[in-house]
Amino acid sequence: MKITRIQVVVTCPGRNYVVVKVETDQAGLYGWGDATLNGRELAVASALTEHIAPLLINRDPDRIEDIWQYLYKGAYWRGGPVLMTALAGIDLALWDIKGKRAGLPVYSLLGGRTREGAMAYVHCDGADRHEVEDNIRAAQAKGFKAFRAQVGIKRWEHFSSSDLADWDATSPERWEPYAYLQELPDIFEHLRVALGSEPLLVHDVHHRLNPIQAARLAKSLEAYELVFLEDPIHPEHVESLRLLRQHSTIPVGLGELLTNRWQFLPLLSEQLIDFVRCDIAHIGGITETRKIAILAETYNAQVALHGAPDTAPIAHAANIHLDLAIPNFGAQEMCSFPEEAADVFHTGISVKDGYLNVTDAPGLGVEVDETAAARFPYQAGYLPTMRRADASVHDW
Ligand code: KDG
Ligand code: MG
Repeated sequence: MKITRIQVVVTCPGRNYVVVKVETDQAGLYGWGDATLNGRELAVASALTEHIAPLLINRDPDRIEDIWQYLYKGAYWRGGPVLMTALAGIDLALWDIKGKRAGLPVYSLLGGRTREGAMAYVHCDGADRHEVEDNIRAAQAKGFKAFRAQVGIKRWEHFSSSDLADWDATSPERWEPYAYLQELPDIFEHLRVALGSEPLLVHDVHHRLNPIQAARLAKSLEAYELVFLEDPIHPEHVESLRLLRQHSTIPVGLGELLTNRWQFLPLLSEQLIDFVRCDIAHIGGITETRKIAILAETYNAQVALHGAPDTAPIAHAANIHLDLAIPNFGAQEMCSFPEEAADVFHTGISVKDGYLNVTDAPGLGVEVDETAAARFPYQAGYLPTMRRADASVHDW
C-alpha cells in the first residue's frame, strides 16, 4: 500500500480548521487528520503542503511509527507547536487509515476499551459567580458531572480597550493578579455553598501566575476540592511547580503548551503533576500522546486531554478513542463547536449522562464534507490579547 496524495484543507465554518486528507493507492481508502493551530493555521498548512506532504508520497501508510520518526528526527529540525501540529495531522490520518483498513475503530487498535465512556468536563464560564452557578446547574440538568468554572473579574481596567484596539489583532481582555487572587477563593466558596460537594470542579489559570502566586492560589483553593487546578504557572517555569507542591496538595493538571514527551518526563518522575493535559493535535498525534499516557500510568498520574474548541472535531474524536483505551484516563475537556461546523464534519461523537463516546465505525469515525468545507474560506482570526491594568501584555 502506498500514499498517493496528501491534501490540506483550510476551512472556517465558524472558526478556522486545518485538516489533512491522506489518500492511498487502494480505492476509497483514505484518512483524515487534524492540524489546526489556533491563530497560526496557515503556518501549519504551509509546513504540510510545502515540506511534509511531498516527502510522504509512495511511503507505506501502515508504517505509522516509522513515518513519525522520519518526520520528527529525519528533518533534523524538530519540535515546537507548528511542526508538532503538522506531524499530528499526518499521524491522525494514518491511524484513521489503519482503522479503516482493519475495519476497526481506533480505540480497538489501541488495545480495546477499558471503559464504557469518557467522563467529560464542560466549560461553565460566566461574567460573575451567579452566572457560573447557573451554567453549572444547566449542565447538571443535562447529566454532566464535571465542570470548568471560569469567571470574569472586571476590576483594574485603567486604560480603555478602545485605546488599545489599534495595537492588537483583537480587542484586548484585562486581568490583574491581585484582583484574581483575592476574588477566586470567594467565588469557589460561593459555588460550593450553592451547589454542594457533588459537582466535580476544575479551574484553568491559563499560565497567568508567577510561582509564589500560584502556590498561594493553590493553598487558598484547597478547601474546595477541585479535580485539578490547570496550568497554574508559565510553561517556561514548570520546575517552579516544586514550590507549589511544597505549599498545597491541590491536584495539578498541565500541558496544553508542551510539545513532546521529554517535557513531561520530569513533571511525572518528580510527581509534580497529577493530570497530563497535552493536546493530541499539537504534540504529534495519537502516537506521541499514547507514549505520554504510558509514562503517566507508570507514575500513577491520569490523563485529561486538552479539548478546546480551537481544534477540529477530528482531534476531539481522537481524544475519545485514546480515553476509551487507556487505563489511566481522568476526564476529557469538552467543548461545543460552531453550528456551521456540523455541515463540514460528520462525527460519531455522542454524549450521554456526561460521558463521551464514539461509534464502532472503522478508523476515527469522522468524515469531512469537502464541498461544504470549500464554502467556508479561511478568515484571519486570533485569540484576544490579555493586558494588565497598565496595558502591558500578559499571558493569554
Ligand atoms: O488557543 C488557546 C486555547 O486552546 C486555550 O485558551 C484553551 O486553555 C484552554 C483550555 O484549557 O481549553
Ligand atoms: Mg487550558
